[in-house]
Amino acid sequence: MVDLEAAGPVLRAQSIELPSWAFGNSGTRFKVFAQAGVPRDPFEKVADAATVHEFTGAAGKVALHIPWDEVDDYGKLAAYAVDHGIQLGTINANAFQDDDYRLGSVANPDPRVRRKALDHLLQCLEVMNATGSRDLKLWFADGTNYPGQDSISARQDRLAEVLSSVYEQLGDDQRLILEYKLFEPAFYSTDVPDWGTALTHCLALGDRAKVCVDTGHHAPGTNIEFIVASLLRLKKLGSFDFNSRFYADDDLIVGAADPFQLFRILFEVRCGGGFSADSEVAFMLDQCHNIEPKIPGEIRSVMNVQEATAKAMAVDMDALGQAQQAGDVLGANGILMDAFDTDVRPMLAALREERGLKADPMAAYAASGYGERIAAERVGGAQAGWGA
Ligand code: PSV
Ligand code: MN
Ligand code: MN
Repeated sequence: MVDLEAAGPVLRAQSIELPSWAFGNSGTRFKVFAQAGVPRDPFEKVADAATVHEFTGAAGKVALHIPWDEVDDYGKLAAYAVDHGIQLGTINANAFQDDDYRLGSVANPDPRVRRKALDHLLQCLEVMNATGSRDLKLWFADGTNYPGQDSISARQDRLAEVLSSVYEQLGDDQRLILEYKLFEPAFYSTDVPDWGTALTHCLALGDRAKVCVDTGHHAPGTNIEFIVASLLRLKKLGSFDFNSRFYADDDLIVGAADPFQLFRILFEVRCGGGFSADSEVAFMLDQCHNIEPKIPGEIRSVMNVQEATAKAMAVDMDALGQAQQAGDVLGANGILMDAFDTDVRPMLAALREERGLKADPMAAYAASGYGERIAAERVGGAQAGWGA
């Protein structure tokens, strides 16, 4: 038995934050494939994000990456977003694209470089004050390539010191979100490689420091839903960077490689209260569309998260609880699988129509002519930053 009743309120309230960099040209270390019509500045990225929201009704925020999205007047960019029906969201710091960061940023052995990185993070806080953003998301490319290159523990001390200098400057309603990643670009040791390290730093910092789970940042076989359940239990899950991976940090469309994993993750979000009205978990995408068109790629991503959410909400919790309590292993597993195997698309289409949207956002976008219009109007689009 599946229960679709519970899904409606959660899906109506669901908001998935889009990354501004998903709309720019991107690629791999080998090649960036330029696409026609990509944004030439942050304003055009905001316009594209707003277009995804226009067709899905579920993508009301766009995250910025600084300095990729540097503008003279952030208040103006925030007002532009509001004029287009969305808001600016998370501010992502970037202390990884500067010659000074060869040996790391916040954990660099040179105090001058650490100061430079800290200044950048404090500048991001100023951006947040201008945009009204709640979250500062930090991912560091820090680590070492060779055993003996630097002291692992001294690097942790340096990292902790910079994080606490940033944390002290947060406004009352602002949060520091620390993102971990198994490896890359450092290959021997990474300074924030896993949720244990991120959690340890966040616990030391305080209540407004939380962990970001980027679904592409784990070793193959990692039980990501276990991490999600554990962080929610400790009230330390700050946000998701959703994407999907076949091998490593592929940044492909969320739910494309393993929709079952996405369902399992979102089921744990449900169990841990992450969909409740007072939950502060931010559901973000962190993706690049290297070979597929970007706006439809984001629309499809939002729909994939909606579908997995609907399935997670379709689990009959009473029946599941009874089966678990009775030790009915196959029964409990069957209840979960019934929900996963449910076709939730008709229900999502009905919910869209209920709010005046077209039932099929992909088809509606294709028919809108927006893609052709930006291809004709925008000449010389900018690179997302990745693959630069
Ligand atoms: C690092 O791989 C990462 O996931 C971080 O979130 C960065 O800010 C982002 O990618 C940039 O795409
Ligand atoms: Mn990420
Ligand atoms: Mn990543």
